[in-house]
Amino acid sequence: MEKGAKFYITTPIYYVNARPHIGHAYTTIVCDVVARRQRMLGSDTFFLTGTDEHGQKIERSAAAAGKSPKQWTDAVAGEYRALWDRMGISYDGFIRTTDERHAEGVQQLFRQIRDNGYIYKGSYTGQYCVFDELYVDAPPGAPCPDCGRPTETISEENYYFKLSEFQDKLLKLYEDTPDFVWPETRRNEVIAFVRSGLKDLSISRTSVRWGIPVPDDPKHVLYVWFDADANYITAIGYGSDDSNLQKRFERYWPADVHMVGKEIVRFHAVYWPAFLMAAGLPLPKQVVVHGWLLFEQDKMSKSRGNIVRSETVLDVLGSDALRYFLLREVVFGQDGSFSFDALVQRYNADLANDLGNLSSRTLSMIARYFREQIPYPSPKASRTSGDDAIAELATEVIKSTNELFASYQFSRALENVWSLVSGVNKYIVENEPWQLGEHKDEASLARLATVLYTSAEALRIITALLHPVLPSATSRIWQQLGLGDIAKFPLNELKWGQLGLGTKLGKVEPVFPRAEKNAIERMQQAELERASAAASSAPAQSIPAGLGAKAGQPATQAAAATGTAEKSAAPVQGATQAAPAADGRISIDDFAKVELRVGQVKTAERVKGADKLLKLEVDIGSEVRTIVAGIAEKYSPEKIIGMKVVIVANLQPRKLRGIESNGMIVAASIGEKGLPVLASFLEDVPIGARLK
Ligand code: ME8
Repeated sequence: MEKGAKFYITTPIYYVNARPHIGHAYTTIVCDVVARRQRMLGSDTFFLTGTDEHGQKIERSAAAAGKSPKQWTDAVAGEYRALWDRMGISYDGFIRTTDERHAEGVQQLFRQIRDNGYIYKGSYTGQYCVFDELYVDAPPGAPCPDCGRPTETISEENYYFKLSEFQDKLLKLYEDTPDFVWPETRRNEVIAFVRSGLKDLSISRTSVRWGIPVPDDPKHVLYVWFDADANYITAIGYGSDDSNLQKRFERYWPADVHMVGKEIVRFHAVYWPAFLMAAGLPLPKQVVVHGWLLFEQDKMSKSRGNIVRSETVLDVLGSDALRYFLLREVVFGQDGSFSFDALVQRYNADLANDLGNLSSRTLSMIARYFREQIPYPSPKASRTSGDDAIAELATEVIKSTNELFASYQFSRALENVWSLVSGVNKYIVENEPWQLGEHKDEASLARLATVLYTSAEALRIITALLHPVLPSATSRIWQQLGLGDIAKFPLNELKWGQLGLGTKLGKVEPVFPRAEKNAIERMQQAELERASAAASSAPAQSIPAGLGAKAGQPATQAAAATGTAEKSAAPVQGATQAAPAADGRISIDDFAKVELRVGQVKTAERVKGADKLLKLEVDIGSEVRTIVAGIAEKYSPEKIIGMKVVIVANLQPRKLRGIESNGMIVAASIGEKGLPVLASFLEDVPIGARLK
């Protein structure tokens, strides 16, 4: 990389329909790692993140919470920012699409494209998915092909973008710049999508008010994705009159990396470059697409209700632990699972044990035997091949780690650094410096100096390589090595033998205390309490059934049992606890408390001595529930096995004929006898899906 080069990296801007979870933290952390590494390599780096605050989805979330869109978006955007600050995310810009400057830039982009002849007026009658803010080419009643939710039919006048004119230009882009979309599987997917034919795209809405007005025609607001994608240029000064900002735009655009999750690749690799081509602006260099973080086998998402919040991990293990786990455990680009067990295991094994021990024993022995100064390695005569092997391994690891980081192979990069961590730990055990330190003869001391110098130099190299991933712990180790501010260290100059002889150590302290025995339970409990608080106050969010159920408690029961729901309710979730109205109607808040889920009946048997009852085992995605249902008069066990049913998942358990029933099956009650008819779906639905 040329010296002093610029590097501009972006995260998606996150919707503020609900609070952040570790899926959002994942993309943000990965970008932070890349940005920190680039700064250490000497690049003039700009790292952008922010929030996506317009559109129908946000409008509805705010209304459901009884807030104005402005109140709602201010609160949730504030939460995102506070969380990134708490996690030490080193962003240089935080854009909100409700910023005045952004609106001006978006309007400028619209004008530029319109003036170039790529926008015309028309009308759209068809389907729209509010959840994905996506126009769907399908007949009325069809579900969204992306998320499976029902689409809504809309009919309105629109401005259209001539996307169809960009099909060949986009295909040429993917051809000429093969790594424009990374990884290759996503590139192939994008190419197939574009080859299948591009239709013109509606880029304005008249039935939505919460958005940026179309220039010269304010009864239209701009389509939320047009508005959102433009953040990448407006945030660095596009469309601004301010000359400093204009310079910033010229300096940093085009972006080097737009990092996104796989579900939004089309908006970044097809629509966005087409908008830019139409405006005559340079294209980003690369769209890097990662997979999904799964929790309990399903995509972690607010709508599925199976989320884990970053705060839960930060409170118990700290931010470095979360960063390390996500980068080490998930193969970047693919889906990966999150679990508290795996997190604690990785933390204890890799950080507390391997790296923590290497650091504390090396530094404390130097403090003890060499008056807190890096010792001078002894003359050649007393060197062993083991000393040289560590130096060679470190040199190799520097090279390969840099290559692996540069090609987004974070997990392998860390594995690679750990080969050096293990190598040095083994070297220390074999050389027994603690024995050498006890013999006071000159030869032993000379040997001790070499062993501890070698260990400390390897530790320095490991620390420098790991800094982007573990910024907090490595800063402390670096200071303990007596080396000052690690962020200023030029990573491209890293090589064996730079550790200054005689360097005075800083105060030696352990950096990774072992996780407490109850760490997993504490995190599970914290999630349960947060979820209960959210369930009792935020209609826009779902109840993490998996977590509640795992602990043997449905979420509403957990709220009552823990008694913390009111106390820990976050400020953004200010929906009032509406009492039923005089006409008996309930508020949306009350309805949101009922957790309806799709389940599949796995086993069924009649309950002895009860003609109406069946005992069922029902798979609801996150677990299998025992439910006793009064449906035996209509449904035989043979008939019901395999059926998909709707269950109320958060009812308090109840004993029926001595069997504990955990949930209730939803059915209509027909005729005088009240025979049950089970609720079902016209389309196939995934197990565990939530009904709202
Ligand atoms: O799509 N695993 O916002 P969003 C991995 N506003 N990453 C995840 C994740 C998971 N389970 N859940 C979320 C939007 N993410 C638009 C973007 S950009 C111009 C507009 C991360 O709040 C991942 O980066 O739904 C994903 O693409 C993004 O959050 C979606 O965030």
